[in-house]
Amino acid sequence: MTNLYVSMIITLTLIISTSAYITHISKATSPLHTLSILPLSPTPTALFAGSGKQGIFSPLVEAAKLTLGEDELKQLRADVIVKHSKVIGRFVDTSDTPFGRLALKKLFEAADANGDGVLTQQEIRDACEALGFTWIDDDKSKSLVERADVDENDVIDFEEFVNSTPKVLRTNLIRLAKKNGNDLGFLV
Ligand SMILES: [Ca+2]
Ligand SMILES: [Ca+2]
Repeated sequence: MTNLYVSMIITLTLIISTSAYITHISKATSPLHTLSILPLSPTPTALFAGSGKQGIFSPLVEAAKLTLGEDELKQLRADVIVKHSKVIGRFVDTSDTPFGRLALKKLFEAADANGDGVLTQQEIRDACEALGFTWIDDDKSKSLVERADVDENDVIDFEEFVNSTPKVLRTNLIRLAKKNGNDLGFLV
C-alpha cells in the first residue's frame, strides 16, 4: 500500500521534472517558444523554478527513507524505473494522436533555433543536449539525421521528425530517467 503510493508519486515527479526541464530549457534558449512543450503538468515551471532536481526529490526521498527500510528502497528504485519507462512508452505511443502531434510540434519548434522550418544536425544536437541527452555527440546526432532524412536533403522537416522522433525519444527519455535516478543517489 505504502510502496505503491510512494512509487506512484515518484513516477509522477519524474515525468513532471522531465517536462519541466524541457520547458525550462525551451524558455532559456528560445524566447519565442514560451509554451510548455510537453503539457503533462499544469505548472511545470513552478515546480522547477529555483529548485534544481535535488530540491524536487530530496523531501520525497527523505520521507521514503523514514517510511521504508533501505532494502525496500532499493527494490522500489528498480520498480520505479520500470514503471517510469512504461509511462514514457505510453506518452510516446500517443504520437499519432492530436495531443502527441501537438507535443511533437512544440518540440520541433523549440529545436528549430533559427525558425526556418527544418532541423540541421547542429540544431538536433543542441536540442538533445537541452533535453539532457548528453550522450548524443556529433557522431550520434549525425546518424540520427541520416536515419530520419528520408528525402536526403541533409535537414529534417516536420514529417521526417514526426516519423523518427517517437522512437528516439522513447530510448533516450528512458535512458535519462535511469541516469537522473543515479545522479540523485535516488533511493540508494
Ligand atoms: Ca532550423
Ligand atoms: Ca529531409
